[in-house]
Amino acid sequence: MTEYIFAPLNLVARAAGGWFAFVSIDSMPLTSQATGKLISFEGSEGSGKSTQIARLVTHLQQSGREVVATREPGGTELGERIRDILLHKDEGQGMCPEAELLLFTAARAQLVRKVITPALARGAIVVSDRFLDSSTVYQGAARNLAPGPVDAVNGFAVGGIMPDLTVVLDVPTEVSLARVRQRSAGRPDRIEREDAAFFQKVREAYLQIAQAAPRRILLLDGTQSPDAIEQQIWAEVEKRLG
Ligand code: Z5A
Repeated sequence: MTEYIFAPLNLVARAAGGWFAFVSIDSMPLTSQATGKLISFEGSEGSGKSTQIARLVTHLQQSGREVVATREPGGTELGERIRDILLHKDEGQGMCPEAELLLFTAARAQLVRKVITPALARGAIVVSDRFLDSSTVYQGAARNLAPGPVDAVNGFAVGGIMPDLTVVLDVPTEVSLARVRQRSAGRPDRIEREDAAFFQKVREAYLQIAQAAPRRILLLDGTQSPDAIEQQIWAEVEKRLG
């Protein structure tokens, strides 16, 4: 017998044989049981997520809503410590892809339970700079981990919480790398040091997941002007918030 927990939102079901995850991302309802909404932003680095999140947060606040902006990895004390290991600390050098996946998802599990779920229960709009799609794309597609285990660990970490809307900002890899080079003064972090082929896989994987989940994912051309992108995001969010 299969038992659904937090139905209809959860991705993890308990079956006779134990725990397993099934991630049918596009089949998630657009409205969650809680009164709040979760909006995630995804894309290659330098795709403009932070820029657009700041603008969306302003729109949402001006419309009188409670907004919780957060980021991955991070957003909790534990998550920020994990972020440091993943991106900056010497201990992170030579990390195997499996450990990398588990660290990103550990930070996610904590964020979901300590920040996102309580905020959604209060009716807030949570805007997250990256969420589970980043693991699908970076650890799955770019690090070549098998999709089954990545989906299973992701499903376990989010415990049924899925974005109501995901904005993917698509930019060609050379644009992404040029923007990051122009911006960063210091030493690039561990993932920024990957080569162009890695970031090309990231881009292609985002395009694939956007195609596979068109109801949840709003795919936008990130090379447009910041103002044009902002308008398209706000139009979609307003429509979905009703
Ligand atoms: N990662 C992972 O592997 N697995 C996971 O599960 C998770 C994450 C959750 C986190 O890095 C790293 O962790 C990330 C994926 C991995 N590594 N990579 N690559 P992060 O949080 O430090 O950084 P990021 O998420 O990659 O984003 P970013 O580098 O901070 O960039 P952004 O937020 O997308 O872009 P931005 O800061 O808004 O803009 C970048 C520059 O472009 C800036 O100078 C802007 O002024 C400019 N910009 C922005 N929009 C435009 C437009 N429209 N036109 C022209 N210029 C623009």
